[in-house]
Amino acid sequence: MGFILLCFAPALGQAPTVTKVEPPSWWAGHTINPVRLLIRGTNLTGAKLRSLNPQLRVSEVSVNEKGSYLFANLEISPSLPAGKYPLLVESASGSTAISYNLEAPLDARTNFQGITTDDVIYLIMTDRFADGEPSNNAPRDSSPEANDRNNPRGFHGGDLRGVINHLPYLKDLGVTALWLTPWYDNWNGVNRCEKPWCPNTYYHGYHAIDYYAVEDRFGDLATLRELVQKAHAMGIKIIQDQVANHVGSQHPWVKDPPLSNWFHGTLAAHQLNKFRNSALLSPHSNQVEFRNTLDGWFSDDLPDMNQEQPEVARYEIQNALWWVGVTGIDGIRQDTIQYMPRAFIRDLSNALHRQYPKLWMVGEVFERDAAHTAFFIGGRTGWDGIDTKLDSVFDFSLWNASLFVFTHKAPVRVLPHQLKYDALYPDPSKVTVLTNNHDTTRFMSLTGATLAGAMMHAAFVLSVRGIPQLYAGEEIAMEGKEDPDNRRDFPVAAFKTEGRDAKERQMFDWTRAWIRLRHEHPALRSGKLIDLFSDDETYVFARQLGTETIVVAFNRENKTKQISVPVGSIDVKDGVTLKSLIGPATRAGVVNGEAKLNLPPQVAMAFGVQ
Ligand SMILES: [Ca+2]
Ligand SMILES: [Ca+2]
Ligand SMILES: [Ca+2]
Repeated sequence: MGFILLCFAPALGQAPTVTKVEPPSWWAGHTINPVRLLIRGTNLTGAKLRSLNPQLRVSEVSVNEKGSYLFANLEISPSLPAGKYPLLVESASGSTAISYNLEAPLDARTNFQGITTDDVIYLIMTDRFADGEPSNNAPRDSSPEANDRNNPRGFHGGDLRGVINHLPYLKDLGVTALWLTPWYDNWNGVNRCEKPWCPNTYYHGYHAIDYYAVEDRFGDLATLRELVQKAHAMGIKIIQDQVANHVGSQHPWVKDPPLSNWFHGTLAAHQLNKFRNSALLSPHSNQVEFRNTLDGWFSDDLPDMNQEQPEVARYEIQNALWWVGVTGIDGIRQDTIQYMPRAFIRDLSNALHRQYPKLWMVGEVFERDAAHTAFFIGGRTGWDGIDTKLDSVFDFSLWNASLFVFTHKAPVRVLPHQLKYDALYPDPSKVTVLTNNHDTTRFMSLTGATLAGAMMHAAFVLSVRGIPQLYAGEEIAMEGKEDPDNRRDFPVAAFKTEGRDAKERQMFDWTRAWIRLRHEHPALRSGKLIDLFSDDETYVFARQLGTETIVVAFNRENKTKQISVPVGSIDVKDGVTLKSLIGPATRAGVVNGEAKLNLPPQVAMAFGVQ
């Protein structure tokens, strides 16, 4: 990676200099050819880019008004081997040589595998998970205040090595995919403002200052590649958190944008997003609200990228593909996706699938309304004529219903009631179901929360249709109110069985048992979901695939409940036995098409049909 700079003696005026080339490397035989280069430097006005190799062809060079950015197409002969190739940036005043890197593609049989309902995703906030490399905790350009572990908004030292070190823990838990919060380089300093959340730092990674660099506090590209390789070797996939909607206000582009319409507005003059998100969905919205929701800044320190500027769209699509190509990751979680034009979401999804057919992207459409999330998933053309081709969205409406039910704020029958809105999805099995995430209050800190409730909530997420996603710490019943309290450091002791207290152990063993059950039974992963029974305190459904039927039952009430479940309706014959697979050992025979299930107090159970 990288490039070598050589400056030749200037003639009249100043010779061009180059400080950055993006993307820093590419591939021969890629579906994107030519690749569009963005070169940052000085004295680029009037400069040309010249290739010294006929198998690399330069075209469509343009330079911004200030002479600080040069755009150029680089067409790569598909037969060109990996290696370094010289390019020259030259003007009448001199020239600068760039050594451009062509990478060897990673093995597509072990990388870029995508995410399916066979997976269980585990969200890690890298800074808060595990510190595997204390030497990166205090970069030279950081202050002690920024590195204060006692400050909930400071950097706490977690890093990629910490994740590598705890892969055995994650393997033991049974998760098969890790979603890491953004690993782009973020500013190391302390942000000050008049808001309650200041002073703060960008430990969470959502304020990129370099779309092509790994956060120095987390490690480097070599460590990231090591993580992906080691995870893959253990059967664990990796999901990158990408943020195409905005960058951090410390990004060099903010003072010197490559084009005048690179962002929506400037640091000094921009509109703030009013988050009237319905405007993005409703055929009846007015253009002022619609544009504000797409173009407004998420906050004053998150400059909003203009994906309707074709150079921005090309840049971001290449950037998404570059990370996949250089690391071998399997999926992408796309932050704040609804604040980008749907045509861009479609073009990004198409570009990813064209190069990596199995690659998977889930979009964060943080809405508790299934009509809203369903509008953004791919597989159906919306009223605007666009199919986003987006593989998945988080199911925040079902998550919300489950939190309400298992903290006793709503009757249990709300679960099947919510699931009827699956009619809105082209394929409801494609949604991603979460226990919680880093933006939400942890289950154990909700009013009405109990350990039994948390256990039922986790079991529901792990047994209902869709792809389950857990959040680090939920498996040990961690507490945590709103951000940043929900981002407390993962307790080191809890990585080891003997270090877990009784509550942590109970939740961990339970979560692991349900994950195992899911892995053992294809019907739980991809079977059809069929409602069998529900009332104010109980919900029973089946997951059915081929000849396999699993019956899942929830009894929220604080007493044993006997219910008659009409399993005849799903072709379970009289004389057959339902045997518990998890929880207390019980069995129930089927008589006249019904099974009488005895459900202990406050428990989730799964039954196999024999
Ligand atoms: Ca560290
Ligand atoms: Ca940094
Ligand atoms: Ca936007």
